[in-house]
Amino acid sequence: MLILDIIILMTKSAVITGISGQAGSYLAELLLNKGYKVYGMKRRSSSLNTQRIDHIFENKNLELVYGDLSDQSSIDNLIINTKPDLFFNMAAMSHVRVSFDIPNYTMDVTGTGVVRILESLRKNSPDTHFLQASSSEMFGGMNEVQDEETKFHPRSPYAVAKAAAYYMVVNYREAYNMHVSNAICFNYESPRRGETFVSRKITRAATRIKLGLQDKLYMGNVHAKRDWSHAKDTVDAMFKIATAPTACDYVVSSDENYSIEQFLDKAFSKVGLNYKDYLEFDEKYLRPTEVDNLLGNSSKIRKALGWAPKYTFDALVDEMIESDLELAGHELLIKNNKK
Ligand code: F7E
Repeated sequence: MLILDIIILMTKSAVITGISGQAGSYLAELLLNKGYKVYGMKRRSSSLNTQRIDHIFENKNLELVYGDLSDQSSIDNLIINTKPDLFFNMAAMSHVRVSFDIPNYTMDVTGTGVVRILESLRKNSPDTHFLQASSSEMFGGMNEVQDEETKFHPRSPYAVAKAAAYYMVVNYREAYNMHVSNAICFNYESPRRGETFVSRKITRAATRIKLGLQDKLYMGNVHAKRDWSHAKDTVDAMFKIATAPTACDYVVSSDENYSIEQFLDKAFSKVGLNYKDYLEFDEKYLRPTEVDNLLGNSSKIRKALGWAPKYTFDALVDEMIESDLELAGHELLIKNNKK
């Protein structure tokens, strides 16, 4: 056998669905750095949607494959062709507010999509370790602090779909003894966060207002509290869970929470502004049922797998503001050049 063949045989492989999303892109970097061959499943779109992975596009260990969680055959083909060591499901219709407008689609992709993966793994690659990106939205914010024992009370079609997927993972673990786990992730943010999520909407607005590109910021309920982490810390936890000797479900959180108003205050102060001078209420951003308070207790994963977040809340907001200031600077340059 040639040395090259041996190296190929020894190279571990991983599939990431939703690789072009915020967390998928950080996870791809992490796995490539660890020497994995990474297969990323991405949806076909007429507009470019790979900006978050452009910088690793040339890596010979990265392969992008078209597929969709609503399409069983694309999932089957990917699993049959790759038989991966690890499979991370990072794909979903992930916007809570939008899930009220498209509940059937949300249930199909975010919920049933996971059943499609699990069934395919069971039939075609039962030894693959599977990690489901579950969500703190499943708790519904009913308790002061949430951990693995907290009862779910999903308050959106998105959360209901995530809860269905969560229980499906537990069932496949118990029924078929597969290595399948849930990472119950509280909000994770970064400069790569989509601009319609509240953290990025705020850091984009603060920096654009600072440079005179925007006048006001229209928002919904700013009193809700969230437990925010950096997406890099969250994907680090996901890798630890997927590669642990035993499959299990873990809460992944910073164990601190702040209201949206506190996020606004922190972000705007970093650019020397007072958010109260720019904030306007718009009811279109309200949800029919809101999740008022999310605060995780991640002591289980800290103790069992030695995970701990590296970023503080302050460092997270700092990084987002710095990156968005640069982006707003480019925007300003283009605007001035057009004059
Ligand atoms: O809202 C309030 C909104 O959309 C956070 C997803 O990644 O994390 C995320 O879900 C809070 C809510 O994230 C606006 O009402 C006020 O209370 O950034 P968000 P989310 O709903 O917490 C969980 C863990 C996931 O799993 C999800 O996939 O902010 N809020 N005004 C607003 N939110 C938005 N988006 N826009 C506003 O103008």
